[in-house]
Amino acid sequence: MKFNTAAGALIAIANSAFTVNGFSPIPSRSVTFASRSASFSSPRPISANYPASHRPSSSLTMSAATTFNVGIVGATGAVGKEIVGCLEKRNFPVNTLRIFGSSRSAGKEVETQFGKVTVELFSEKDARECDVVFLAVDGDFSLAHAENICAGEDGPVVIDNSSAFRYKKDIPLVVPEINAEVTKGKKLIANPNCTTAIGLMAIWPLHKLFGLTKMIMSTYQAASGAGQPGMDELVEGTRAVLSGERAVAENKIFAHPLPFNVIPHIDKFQENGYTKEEMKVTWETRKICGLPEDFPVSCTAVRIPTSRAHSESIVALFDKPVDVAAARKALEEAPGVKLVDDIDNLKYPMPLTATGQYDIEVGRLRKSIAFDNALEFFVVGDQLLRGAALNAVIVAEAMIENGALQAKSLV
Ligand code: 2RA
Repeated sequence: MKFNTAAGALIAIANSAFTVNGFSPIPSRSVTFASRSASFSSPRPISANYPASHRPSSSLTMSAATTFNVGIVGATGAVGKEIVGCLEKRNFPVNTLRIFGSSRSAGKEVETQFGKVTVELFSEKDARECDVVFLAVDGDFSLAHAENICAGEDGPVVIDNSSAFRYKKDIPLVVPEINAEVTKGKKLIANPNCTTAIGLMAIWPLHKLFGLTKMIMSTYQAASGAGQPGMDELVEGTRAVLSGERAVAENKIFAHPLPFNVIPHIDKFQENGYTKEEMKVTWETRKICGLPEDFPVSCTAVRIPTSRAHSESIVALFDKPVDVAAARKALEEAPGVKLVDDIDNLKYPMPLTATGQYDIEVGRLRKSIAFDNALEFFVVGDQLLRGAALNAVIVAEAMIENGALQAKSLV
């Protein structure tokens, strides 16, 4: 979410009242929903190795009575809306849900399973009253506010969806099924880029089995990577071409018209000829998987005219000889992964089947004929869920489980 200049001025005024210890009671416009805590009793830990088909909606072991004051900044954007949906569907133990926004959205009402929530004008002081704050805003906003929100012993946990903190040494970058333990004792957590999070869900179980030595990825990324405006540009442009209104669609969000096209360019070009989106896969894979700083990962990122699930073709080279049957078993058992690999029945991962699903799909698994000790496969994951909102909510669940996220009322 980008605040415009007028909103920025209002935020500055609101923030002038910010003090580190300035907690005040939750205002009456917040919705209290303590009774939901009773439904929250799933006994499975996040690290449990359970089959996808039998996964509980939430994996927490905490006391059924513990509920949390949750804040979302940017809840009216594509990722923010999905965060609300994930909190609802996973029965996250919400005591109060507060939604913060710019002056454009402040005062609007959002219907949620936790009741009707009135969007509040963002201030750091108000956000600090929460136990956990999800930031679904742009990197500049996160850079300006995230550390102030979570500062001090009494600051909430902040889970940031932007790239602002992903590459800072002391800030955990987390895919919870891989490295949830690094959140222990931390207040500010970075959520990875969607492309990395989706790919690593499949890579990690194979890495544990065979020891990854190199990865080459080519992506087919949906319009949703550019948020709601990206999805709108795809739909509107397609409509304009199909109706005969235009020969070629207009483009404002993407570098070129997306309908009936593919664009091998996502984010800014870097000096080495890769784009930032491609380098994110390299940097983030190394950090999340605990691999050396020069670990070889190469990506080509391409935008395609699909709506919201990202697809990735991955060539993974390993230390040990690969065994396809063992790889299939590891993928089948991996939490958050669904093996969709039945070529006789034309079943393989696709955006149409992965959209709206919590699990990423993996298929077309085969031993590489081009490289020794290598597997090639295709991965598809919902960019807004595993690639953003769902990952963030599972991070929060993992932090409840390891004690990094606590309800202030109980501390
Ligand atoms: C994209 N990965 O698809 C980016 C969004 N974070 O544009």
